[in-house]
Amino acid sequence: MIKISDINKIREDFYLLKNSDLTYLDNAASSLKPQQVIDALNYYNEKLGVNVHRGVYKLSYEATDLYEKARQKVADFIHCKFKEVVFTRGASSALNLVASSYGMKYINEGDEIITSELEHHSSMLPWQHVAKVKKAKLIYVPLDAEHRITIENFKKVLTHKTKVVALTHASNVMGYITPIKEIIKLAHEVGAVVSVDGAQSVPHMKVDVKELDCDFISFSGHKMCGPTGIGVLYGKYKLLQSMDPVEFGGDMIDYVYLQDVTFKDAPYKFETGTPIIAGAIGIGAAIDYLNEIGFDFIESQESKLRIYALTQLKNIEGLQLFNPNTDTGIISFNIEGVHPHDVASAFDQENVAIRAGHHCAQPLMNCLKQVATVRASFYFYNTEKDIDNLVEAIKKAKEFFDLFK
Ligand code: 7TS
Repeated sequence: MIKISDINKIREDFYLLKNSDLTYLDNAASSLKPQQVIDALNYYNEKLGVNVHRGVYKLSYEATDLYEKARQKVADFIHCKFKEVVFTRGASSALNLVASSYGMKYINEGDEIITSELEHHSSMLPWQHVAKVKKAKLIYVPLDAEHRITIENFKKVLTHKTKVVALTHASNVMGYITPIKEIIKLAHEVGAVVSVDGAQSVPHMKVDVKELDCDFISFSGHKMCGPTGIGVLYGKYKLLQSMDPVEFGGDMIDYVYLQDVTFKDAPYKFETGTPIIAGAIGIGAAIDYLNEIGFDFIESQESKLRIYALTQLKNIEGLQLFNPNTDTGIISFNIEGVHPHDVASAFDQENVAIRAGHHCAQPLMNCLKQVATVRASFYFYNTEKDIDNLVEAIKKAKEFFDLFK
């Protein structure tokens, strides 16, 4: 198990942390990738490079073995069965797959779908589309004064017409953790299924899908030390089996007739064409890496940084902090009178990388009465020095923009 004192050793695994003075605080957008993941990708691309499931030669057997072993690693990581892991292009594709397959098949006119204004567009828009096409109702959980999803408010919108609940597990703007386990229990009592957006939770905390009892959860490789272009949809096997594929073609069929077709069982019926072989091997290597670091370390490091950062940011005059009670390493703020994009450019001069914008959460920006925010987001390889650099960059930006007021 890695100790907090090993942080410098961890930073050696990341090229940019080892070789530059970058302060990287845009981890909610994408994490950096450790050498171990790059080595795994290189191994596949250089030493194998071939297709899976179809070649009758040693290289193809090895590629198939690595691809399917990666699926088992994901299954062990979130505590589900091998056949419940569908590889997708990312969290967005996974969230869309639930809506376009489960939603289009099982949602009918007058049904209710519950979501929230805290959602990333990729969690909300697929259901907005289903609701429009199927003449169903899209219902929003009222957020509380802090803009959180609460059980009390969820109960206000849950009815016997609710068929699907699509909610984020951790907000990419406010850093709040949704009380999702209790929500899932309540949703199941009325027979609704729950699609959880795990893009910001799975990389940062131990997520056990069996313990949560969620029906679906979606996440991306690139936010958890893996490569871009790979994500995961976990679905309960019975549900996956009951759903139709949305893409058709190679590798997903049992037998093709001229007017009909039979499909493979899940997960393969959802993985049309040459699968994302390098990506899957990469997410497998990322999981090995995260397991080695351990969630005890990840959670304690992020919590330490959160407390350290909030203590300082709360004391900066003219800084609007939108989530002083964030549960994770995501902090959203603005400098009064300065556009967030100008703040981001000023930070860039100091080599501090953060994100400014609406964070693909425009409804939430309306709730916050902002067009955009500045967002700093941490991962386990960040240090107090990174926070000091952020605070210094804020102070410098304020001084600079004050000249123009
Ligand atoms: N859901 C949440 C909560 C997210 O934060 C993101 C990406 C997605 C879904 C979509 O993931 P993707 O990998 O398919 O793009 N969020 C962000 C962000 O906050 N800044 O850049 C991407």
